[in-house]
Amino acid sequence: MLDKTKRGWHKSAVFYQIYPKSFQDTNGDGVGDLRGVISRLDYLQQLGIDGIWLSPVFASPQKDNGYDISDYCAIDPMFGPMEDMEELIAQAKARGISIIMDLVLNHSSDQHPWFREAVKSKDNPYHDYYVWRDGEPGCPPNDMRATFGGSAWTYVPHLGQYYFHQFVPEQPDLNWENEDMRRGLYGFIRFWVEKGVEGFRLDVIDQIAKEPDRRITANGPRLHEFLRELSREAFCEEGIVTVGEAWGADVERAKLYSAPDGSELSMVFQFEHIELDHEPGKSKWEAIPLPLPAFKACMERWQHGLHGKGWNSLFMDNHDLPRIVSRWGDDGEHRVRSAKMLAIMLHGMEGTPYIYQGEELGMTNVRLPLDAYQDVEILNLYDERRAAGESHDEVMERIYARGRDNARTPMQWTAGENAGFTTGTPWLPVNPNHVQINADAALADPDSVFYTYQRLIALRKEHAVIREGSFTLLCPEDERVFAYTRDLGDAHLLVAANFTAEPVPFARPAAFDGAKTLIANDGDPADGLRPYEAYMLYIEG
Ligand code: TEU
Ligand code: CA
Repeated sequence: MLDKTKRGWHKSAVFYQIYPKSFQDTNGDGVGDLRGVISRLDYLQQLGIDGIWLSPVFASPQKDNGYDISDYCAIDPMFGPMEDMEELIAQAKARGISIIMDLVLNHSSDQHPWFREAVKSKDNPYHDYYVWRDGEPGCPPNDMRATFGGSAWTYVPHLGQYYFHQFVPEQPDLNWENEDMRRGLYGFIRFWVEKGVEGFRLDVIDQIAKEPDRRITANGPRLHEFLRELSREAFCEEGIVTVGEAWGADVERAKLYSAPDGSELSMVFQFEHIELDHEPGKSKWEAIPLPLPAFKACMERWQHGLHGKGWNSLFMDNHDLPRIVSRWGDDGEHRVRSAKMLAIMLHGMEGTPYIYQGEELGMTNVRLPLDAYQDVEILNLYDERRAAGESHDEVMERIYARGRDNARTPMQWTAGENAGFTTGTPWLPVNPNHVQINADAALADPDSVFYTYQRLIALRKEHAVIREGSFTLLCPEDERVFAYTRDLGDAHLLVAANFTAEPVPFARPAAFDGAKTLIANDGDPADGLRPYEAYMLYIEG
């Protein structure tokens, strides 16, 4: 078990993200709950993870599935009482699993008491906790757009003012220039630390230091000053792990976020690699096949850039992203092989791996009828694209490929009704393929994707070279193979992965003749790589 009182334990850890709404329902209301998470802790322990990133369970009107918080110190009744949260923290800890809560500090819900006060009058003490500009109806301060569509400004007639929101209008942005507001947030964080929470994921943390008049949202001038204060005031204990979601981070900025002295955050969660498979300069809805050389160059840049100078997360899936096996693998004939290939490719690198619920089963994207979708981003996209003249079928294809609800269909536990997720009606339909793809089947099959993840987690603990070795990219121009070596003293690791459904040539470096196979998805390596083949070889000397 890791010593979690010491700074830096996250560098040996593997995390698992739970989207509680979709994980396990225990009371038949069709919505996952904390008792459901507790009931699955043995499964997570069997997988071997060290911590759970729990997507928001705070009180919320659920306009954005909990990323709109109306009380930072309360559990939403939908997920259960506070006692269930306390029990989850304790039961997880007893299994060596830390709970990492998901804090949304960039914005609150419009139903948060702060905002309800703030809208009352301009001289209300909470007014300045949010970002306001004077204006006339129909004439917002500028043309900035909100992430999920529409203007970033919403008018409040009785104030004659607009408030700023980077996401939906029910998610007003907090004003980090206001020190009382900041101190208020630190108080909420301390509440959870005292309850035994051992870390925090910080939602869109690169967007807190905004200057809307200069159209600045990400990486504002005061960002790192704010992060240092946050770290000093709220994350005082050495062992508290913090992971900052930062779409706007490049390698240089990430060195600040994750400086080894711990002055800001433990690690950064950035998306440069994720954004390579859409048309350059366009949105994620304009998908293109993953350009493998660009992907490899990106991973190499981060592996080199942060080695000894910062710390990165390793991930391909989360609750905002389509399922990786459907995205970069093959969710048909080669589903199991390609899911394992992607896992082996990623888990050989330096960083802290995050597994998103169901990724360890090779869960896939889904195609639902329009009226079954729940995500506000999908619903707004549909309206915008239809209004702009796209056909129903065209927009649906985008949603099938990229919609966030792909990640949010219920966890597939069994082949039975509703995949064992609920006895009621699930809030979002279960993927019909749960009949084949489910945890019961995976646990019963020694060749399942589950056991590949289990083994990869164990290998990271066994081999320092996986945690700390230097990184060398092989064959950078190859459009089908991703191969690299890791070196630490006498220990050498080779990872090779074929991203295609065809056999491809691959010349294994001679230094790995006689190496031991740590893990492979297609038996012992031969010459070249078979379709979606991947392996990890280890040799000393
Ligand atoms: O996501 C940040 C974010 O910018 C996303 O909206 C992202 O651009 C989008 O999902 C890609 O399609 C975080 C949370 O992870 C997300 O679930 C929230 O909706 C968002 O912040 C607002 O809190
Ligand atoms: Ca429930």
